[in-house]
Amino acid sequence: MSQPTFSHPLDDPASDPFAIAATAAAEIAERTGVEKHDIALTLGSGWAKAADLIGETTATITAQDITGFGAPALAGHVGTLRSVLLPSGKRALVIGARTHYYEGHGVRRVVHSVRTAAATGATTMILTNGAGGIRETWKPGTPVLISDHINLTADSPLEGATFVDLTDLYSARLRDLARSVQSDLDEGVYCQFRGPHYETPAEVQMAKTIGGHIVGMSTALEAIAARQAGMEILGMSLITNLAAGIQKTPLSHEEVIQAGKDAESTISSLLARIVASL
Ligand code: 8IG
Repeated sequence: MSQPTFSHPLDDPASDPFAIAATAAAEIAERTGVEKHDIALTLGSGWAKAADLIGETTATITAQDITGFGAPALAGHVGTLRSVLLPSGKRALVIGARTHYYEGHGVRRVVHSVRTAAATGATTMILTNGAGGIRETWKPGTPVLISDHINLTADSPLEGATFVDLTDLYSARLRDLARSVQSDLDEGVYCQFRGPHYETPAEVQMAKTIGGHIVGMSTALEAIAARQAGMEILGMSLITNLAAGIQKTPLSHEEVIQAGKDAESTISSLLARIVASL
């Protein structure tokens, strides 16, 4: 009998996602000429400029050319992986290719970049995103540290009876370090919704009631996989809009993108200063 074929290696339930991440990491080492990376950064909406500010890019790879990485889902979402030499001499892997849960390809593909980053040797994972804010005092353009999360996707990157502790998932040490760069940085609890629709006002009220301050569609699942891989995690959200019902006007994707563009220089230089202090 012939075996079923899968168009993507991670889609085969019999495949080993960690072996695929190890293959991807070996390809990255070969293509970048960098044996081991120390830090990885996933740059979400609004954060892309940080890649140019943290150090000298020594190699840029099209993510799609690496095992397990798919094509970007959205025009404007850069599908590149960059190896950056930091002033400290450390090597950073900058991931500009994020697969979102709402793309519907399953959670293995969502966390492949994080697992690959861990396999390249990175022990620090910086996860950034654009998100909605529940606190009225957060104007669009405000960067916020993620202090904890509530995963509302009803899914997990962990398979089988894999029990991983998520206490201090978003490193208190790294949050303190970020505040040593900018002392007035706020922090909040990130609620990951499945998306791709934005929340209803009632869902935002639910998120607020259960202890959430930030609403987004990306980071919680990635953070869980990063913790499973033993990485220390810094999470940061750029508040590009107030969440539905908190802001009185309807949410527009264009406005969200524009708010990200307007804040990009400021928050990217903030992130670069944080990375320099690592
Ligand atoms: I940018 O208001 C951005 N991403 N879930 N809700 C959710 N994700 C977002 C939002 C938002 N804004």
